[in-house]
Amino acid sequence: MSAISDANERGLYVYGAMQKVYVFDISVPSSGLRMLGYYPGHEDRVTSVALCPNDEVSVFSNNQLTKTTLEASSEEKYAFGLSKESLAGSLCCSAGDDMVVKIWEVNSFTDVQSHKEHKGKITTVSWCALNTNLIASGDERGEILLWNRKSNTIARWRQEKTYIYCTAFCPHVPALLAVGVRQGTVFLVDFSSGTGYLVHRLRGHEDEVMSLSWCPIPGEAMLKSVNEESSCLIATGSKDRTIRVWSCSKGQQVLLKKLPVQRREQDQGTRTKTWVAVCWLKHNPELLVSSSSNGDLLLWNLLHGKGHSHSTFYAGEFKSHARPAFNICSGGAGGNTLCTFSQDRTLMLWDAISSNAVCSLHTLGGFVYCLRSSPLDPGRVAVGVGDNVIRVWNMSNKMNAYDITSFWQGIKNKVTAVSWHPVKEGILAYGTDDGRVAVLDIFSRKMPVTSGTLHVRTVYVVAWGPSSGSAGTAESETFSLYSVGDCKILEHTTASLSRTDTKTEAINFSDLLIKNNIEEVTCLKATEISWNLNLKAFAVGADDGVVYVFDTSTLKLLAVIKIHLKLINCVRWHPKATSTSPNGSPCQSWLASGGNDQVLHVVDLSCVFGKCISLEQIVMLNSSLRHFTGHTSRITDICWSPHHDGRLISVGYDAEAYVWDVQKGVALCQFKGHHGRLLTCQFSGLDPDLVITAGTDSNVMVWRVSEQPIPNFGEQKKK
Ligand code: M7G
Repeated sequence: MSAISDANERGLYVYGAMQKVYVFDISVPSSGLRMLGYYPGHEDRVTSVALCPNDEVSVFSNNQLTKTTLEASSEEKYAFGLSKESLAGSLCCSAGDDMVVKIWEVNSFTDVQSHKEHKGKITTVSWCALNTNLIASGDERGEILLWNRKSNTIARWRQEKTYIYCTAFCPHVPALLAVGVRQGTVFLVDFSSGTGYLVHRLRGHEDEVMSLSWCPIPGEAMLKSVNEESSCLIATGSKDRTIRVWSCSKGQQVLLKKLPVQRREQDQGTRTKTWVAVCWLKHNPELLVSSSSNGDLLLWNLLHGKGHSHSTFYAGEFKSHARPAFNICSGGAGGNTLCTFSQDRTLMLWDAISSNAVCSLHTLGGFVYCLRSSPLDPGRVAVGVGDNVIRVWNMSNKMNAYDITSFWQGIKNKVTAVSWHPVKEGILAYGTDDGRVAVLDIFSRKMPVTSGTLHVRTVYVVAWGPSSGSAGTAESETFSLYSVGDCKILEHTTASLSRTDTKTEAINFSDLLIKNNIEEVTCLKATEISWNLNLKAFAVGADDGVVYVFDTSTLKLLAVIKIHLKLINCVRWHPKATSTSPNGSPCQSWLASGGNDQVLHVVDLSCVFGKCISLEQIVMLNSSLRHFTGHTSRITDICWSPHHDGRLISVGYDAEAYVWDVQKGVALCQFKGHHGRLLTCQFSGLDPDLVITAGTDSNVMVWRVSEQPIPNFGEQKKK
């Protein structure tokens, strides 16, 4: 959508995502995009947003900024850019498939005004800078509605019944609106009399007009020898891969630029269809920025005639967009920060004067099902997402807080489980919602290797564990890949994961466990598997709430934990050692579990491993060392801290995350920042105070335990 994002000179940046509009502070570009929150007021997909253009500019000067930073108390959340107070009165307009045009306050996310006069889905909105009472919106049926907010009246205009792609108010001529449509025409419509009057029909583009940008200075002298003072120039970008500049006085094209054919397209002998966004630069009207088919941002000098008249913005450390930028908007002080939003789902900020990237932010197009830090490089976190892409976030990079690499090749479904290989660096296993299990090498450009055996439905768990040594596993193999789905555990061996040998089936490991313990385990509907850290034992969770502990080398049952009442979603072993107890943690034989019964249990298995009983005897546990009843819906993931003994985080469908001190039996904090079910959590491997959580709101959030409130459950339950 051509109007899916917008920025203003105050330093606000907004974009629509599903039914919400996210608001960011970009007033200090070097500190990145800082999320201020989101507006949840639409009932269907948001397609277009516009910030009030003449929002009183109150960006801090450098001196003031330093002063505020120094004085900032820990409670002052807005210390590094826009203050919450300074945002009072800032307005944003948004519209979408629910056919409602809404105006709301950015500071409080409260509704101010709205209208519901469209008869088709809204595709674009524009706010008039010369008269902020005027808002234009266009829809799929070709209708433009001009809303006068003061008189609360609507004027309608339609030329053709065609999809409207983009609109833009002229910053120099009152109530002059440019309208770009599917067939390639641009209409100039004068609304100054209150109703729409067609001034010019700009013909030339052969395909959809996707973007419009008015020249920041009035007049046409820059490109035309005869200056029409009362007129101005407009640039348009189209799917026909051309950028055109038009004189509004004559309604004629004065300049044509063709997008270069990228090398990749040349190699493939194809011309990919592209999206051409344009943005005229405020600090130098000779310059225009456009997107390109390979994701680069191109800088065009309009005064250079034919030939080589463009250069490329420099992304450096931040990696350029991998796909074309859909939107380019200018904002921040002087309009000198460019914000681009690309098909690759990344947002980037650029300095318009130096043509360098300033920061980038990845956005996610689906639920976040799983997050796991690499055991060999704890700063590297794999994120499995419902948009069929795995992100690997290198959180150790001090130069770029969002150093993220996306892996999408060969992944055709939602990524529901990930697991790093315990000893081979960069080897990541994943499972998908269509039952597929595969292994990816993040340091090679090779396609993932997929197992020949599938689950019928979602893969909930993938885990590397010692090979069972049964038929099919080679002698030399130490680790196999295990996956859990459809209540069974599969063991994938090197042979079943081979590209060439697709006939070798994975081993049904849950059946193997039943066979080895025929007397004790009659039925095993497995939902989870997890090895302890010296790999001597593993726990299997089941759909009836039972947790079984087996010996790795003999596959014999060691213990049965019958405490939970419903399906087990997660079982986690306490680390052998933590940063506080490097020579061995006092909690090392603890096992935590959570599931659909909402209660978090921690059991002490030292009686199993401490050889206080004969190994022949199976330990039966019917009560836990500690249980916590904070969650009000199913628990989906838990994680022990690698830094502190007995510190645990849990997340659940109630959208809450809790950090627990299991030794003391108390909650240390509660995090309420997410909106929607939580599915996964991790302690940062780098900073003991940092926690990462994610779920169905498609946000990965990193937060500090020390900055969250302690929950008030009344009396903490201790056993
Ligand atoms: P679902 O299958 O998408 O939906 O599971 P439903 O159970 O509500 O029908 C939702 C979430 O519950 C998953 O993301 C998991 O966190 C958890 N979950 C559900 N099942 C059936 C399992 C399971 O068999 N094993 C594990 N480990 N988690 C599960």
